[in-house]
Amino acid sequence: MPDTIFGQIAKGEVSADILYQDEEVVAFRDIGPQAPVHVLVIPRKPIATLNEAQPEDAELLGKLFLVAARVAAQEGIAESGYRVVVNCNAGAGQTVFHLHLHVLGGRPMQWPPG
Ligand code: DGP
Repeated sequence: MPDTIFGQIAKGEVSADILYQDEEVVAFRDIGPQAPVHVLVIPRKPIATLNEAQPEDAELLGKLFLVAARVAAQEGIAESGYRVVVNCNAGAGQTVFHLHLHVLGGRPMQWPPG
């Protein structure tokens, strides 16, 4: 899979406002925030969409959610509430084909999402 902008951020080739990183996961602020807190959590492994995730990625997928919760706490939105969103493919609004969790909070969220 060719490198996306997120792959380049994960490798440190493109700068981002990074809030958390370890050997498997990177979390950074979205460039076009849709809420007062809008953080993206990505695996360093270049999985294009959730459809491409494999059974051997199960632990990594779980870790993405744990990092999302950690970042939410760090950003002070854990108790007020936040939303975690994965857009899968173009019809759902995915524009960057490197799996990512959106962590959104700091304002009331509507349901259902658009
Ligand atoms: P999605 O539509 O689910 O594929 O979300 C992609 C998000 O990525 C979108 O909210 C904007 C954000 N984004 C795109 N390019 C960059 C970038 O270069 N840096 C950062 N920090 N965010 C980006």
